[in-house]
Amino acid sequence: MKKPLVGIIGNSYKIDNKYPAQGSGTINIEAIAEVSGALPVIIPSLPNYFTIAELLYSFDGFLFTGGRPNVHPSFYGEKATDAHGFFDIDRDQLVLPLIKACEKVGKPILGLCRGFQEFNVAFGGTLYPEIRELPGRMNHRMPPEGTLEEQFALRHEVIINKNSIFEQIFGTNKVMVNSLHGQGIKKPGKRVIIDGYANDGTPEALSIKDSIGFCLAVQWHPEWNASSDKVSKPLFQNFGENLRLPSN
Ligand SMILES: [Mn+2]
Repeated sequence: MKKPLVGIIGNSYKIDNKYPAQGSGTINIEAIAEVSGALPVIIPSLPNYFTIAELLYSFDGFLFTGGRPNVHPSFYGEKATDAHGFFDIDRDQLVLPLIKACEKVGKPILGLCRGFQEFNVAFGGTLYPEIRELPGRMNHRMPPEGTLEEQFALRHEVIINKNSIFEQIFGTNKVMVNSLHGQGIKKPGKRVIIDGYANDGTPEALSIKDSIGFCLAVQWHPEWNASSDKVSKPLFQNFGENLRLPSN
């Protein structure tokens, strides 16, 4: 049987700190292949080599992965500051219209971490460059030292709204998640519904109001331990079920 084809949004990086390359963390690929049951293909964040229409025609769904560079604040009407760090305008220019186009036709899309922030900006929302500097917020960044297991360890609760799609998927209103982000949603975009919050009020899960297809994003990294974590697994499984819907 033909497997659904999922485009995994890649990131630009440099091999040996000099040779330009495109890639994605292996755990994204494993989650799509093993838990969603789809064929993973990395899409380069190079918007000049294909159109949004070509991507929509070719793929059954998309995964908007995490990434170090932050969305350029000009895409939400603010000026860049030192706190914003560095950028990847090519990725911004690819993903923002792609998210909108997928949502419009009901093509299944899942956003993770930077992907979550991209969903909000695509729908007209804004971001804080550094949430740990806000009063009453905890530090959501990853520990600077330690093994991957320590950096991706479960760090804080997310309280899920009653009757939200996330409650249906997780089967509970309270989940434990990892946390490796410096930015966070300031103002939710038009139609962006915040379905889950950390205890300090930081938005952690979102859906799009009246969306006709699977269109969900989370601020954490469910791709870590996706085949065993009791929150990650149902999320990627549900994404896979939506990829296989006859209507997709
Ligand atoms: Mn967090």
